[in-house]
Amino acid sequence: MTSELPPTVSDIFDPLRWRLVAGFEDFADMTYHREVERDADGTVIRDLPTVRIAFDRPEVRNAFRPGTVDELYRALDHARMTPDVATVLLTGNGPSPRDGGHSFCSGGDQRIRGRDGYRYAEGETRETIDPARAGRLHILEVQRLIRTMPKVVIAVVNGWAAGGGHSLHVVADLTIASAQHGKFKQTDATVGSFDAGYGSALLARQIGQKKAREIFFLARAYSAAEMVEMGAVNEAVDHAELETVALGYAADIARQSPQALRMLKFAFNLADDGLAGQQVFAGEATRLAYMTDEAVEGKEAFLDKRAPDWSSFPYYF
Ligand code: S0N
Repeated sequence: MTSELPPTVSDIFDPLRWRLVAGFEDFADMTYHREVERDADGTVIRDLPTVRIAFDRPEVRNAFRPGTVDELYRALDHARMTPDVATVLLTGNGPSPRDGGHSFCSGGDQRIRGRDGYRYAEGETRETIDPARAGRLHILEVQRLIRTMPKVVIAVVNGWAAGGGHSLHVVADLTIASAQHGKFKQTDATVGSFDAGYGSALLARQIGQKKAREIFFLARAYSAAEMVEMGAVNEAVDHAELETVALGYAADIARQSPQALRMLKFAFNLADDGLAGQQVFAGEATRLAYMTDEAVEGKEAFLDKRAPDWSSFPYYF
């Protein structure tokens, strides 16, 4: 086990509590850490059930470009498939080395948005860009992954949550924000963009139609305390304590039954997500049903080429 500490990535990041996740150290726009317990010498004793996934472009208020979204998706999907991870903290690194500004995420990088709907990396042109990748609004795939992954995702809002960054906090299961630096602003309409899915409609389910429309139509900035008041944020905490409080939430989550957490998350989503929500919930129910003697009888009867014998399974409990 290593005693090497990961580089400090933000003003409130405690390197003693984290290690870099192997295989993801080469990220350009994101960082991905696993919570660990260390002994007095700093050697990692064991992994703990929380990961920290963070935007790492503080000089542009953690705006995302296509590569950022690719990395975010990869990290989230890895967390989804890691059996002993219960909670994902989604946050932003910083503050900005340029002006000290704090940011969670300011949404899509506006400098690379082409009129043709493509997103251009520096030096790319219409002729050189790969059209199979350039026009994808794949932040929406990230939103769906956050929504459907069987883990609790907490938005840890350390600074600006704007535009598509605001939508990410909306789709997260819980939001904790810095009382001093957590600021919320839905700028989509200001830049001719609109998250007409979870970012707006789910927000309206969370805080009511009038407030959600106000947030989108007026594009005003709100403090963490105002968002708590609206029911859009769980708690506003002292900036220095933000990640400690988030890890406290994660520790409480880790004390609950994994199966119960999954079923509850999918149940909370079900009505709002329509048939897609029903599918996710039902998939988990089917997995549980496969563990019953009754389902085993169905499978074994098929393999034995005989009629299933349901006589010992009641139609009513
Ligand atoms: C966040 C804001 C309010 C912070 O203001 P502040 O503190 O005054 O900082 P600034 O001086 O404005 O910013 C500091 C530097 O960072 C750059 N910058 C900030 N945000 C971005 C950004 N999003 N893209 C590129 N650069 C950014 C500034 O330019 C500045 O750099 P310099 O000093 O060099 O000028 C404020 O910054 C702000 O309002 N930012 C823009 C927020 C915004 O409008 N975001 C885009 C909104 N739209 C989306 O996010 C699209 C949503 C989305 O992704 C989506 C959704 C549904 C369907 C598809 C999509 C999709 O497009 O993929």
